[in-house]
Amino acid sequence: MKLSYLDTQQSGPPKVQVSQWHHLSATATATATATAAATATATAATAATAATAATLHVGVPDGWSVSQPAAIALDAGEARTITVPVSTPADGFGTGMVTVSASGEFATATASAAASLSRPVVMVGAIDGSTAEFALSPNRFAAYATTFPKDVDFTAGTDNPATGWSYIQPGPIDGWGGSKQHTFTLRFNLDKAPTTDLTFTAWLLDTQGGGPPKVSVALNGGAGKEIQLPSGGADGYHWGDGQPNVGAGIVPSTTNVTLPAAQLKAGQNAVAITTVSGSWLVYDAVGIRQLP
Ligand SMILES: [Ca+2]
Repeated sequence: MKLSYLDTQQSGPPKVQVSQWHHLSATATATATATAAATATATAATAATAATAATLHVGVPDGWSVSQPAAIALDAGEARTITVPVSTPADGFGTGMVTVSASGEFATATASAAASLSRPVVMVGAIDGSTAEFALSPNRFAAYATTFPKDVDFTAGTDNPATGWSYIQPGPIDGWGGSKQHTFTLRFNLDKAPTTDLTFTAWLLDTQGGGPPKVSVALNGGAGKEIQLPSGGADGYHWGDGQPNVGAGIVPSTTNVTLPAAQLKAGQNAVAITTVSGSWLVYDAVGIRQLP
């Protein structure tokens, strides 16, 4: 394109903008889960008759993070799809909008897509980096054995986390817990048997550093799935009491266990979490979710 002119005003020449020279379009699809790495898919297409460069930008809701893709070169008429990793917050539920824009030399095109996050079925506590909503918080672990002599048996929607769910679950090497395995039972009701799998999730504030527990998670009395939890910072047992760290602070982690639809039923269901070896874990929140 060529713009011809005879003259311009001397002190204030006009600025002209030429648009829609290269026709870029963008389409976006996005899926996301609250705990797994998610991706956004961005597609840039051009109707230009010559090669052009395009910059893709992925916009995400507050609290999400995204690594923006590098600029891409498009041949005439080419469409290119780029997959972009997106991280969603651990407590992300519902739907978030992901916006993809493709910018060329003379045009920008934008498209948005809804990203579904998990649906909570049951939540006990809040994912807030605090144990304050749970019994014995923030540091009364030594009272566990007398407060919960039969361990935690909690019915969601009925029992109160402040008295019924201990912030800390001892492992068998913890003398203050009686040097034995401990089982926390989470009972929850379903209006009807689900047609899709659900997921048990433990948002852990921390675990013991040198000997984190291995846990077994069992649904409705079935065989347990064993999971070795990661080493924590080891300060979770007193986190929030205002005292200095004695370990390496906290190392939050999230553990998911699939609850097969075929083993779930209408009415009451129960997930049992047993520390089969190692030391303690500390809860930030625990729940049952339906993932997208
Ligand atoms: Ca919490």
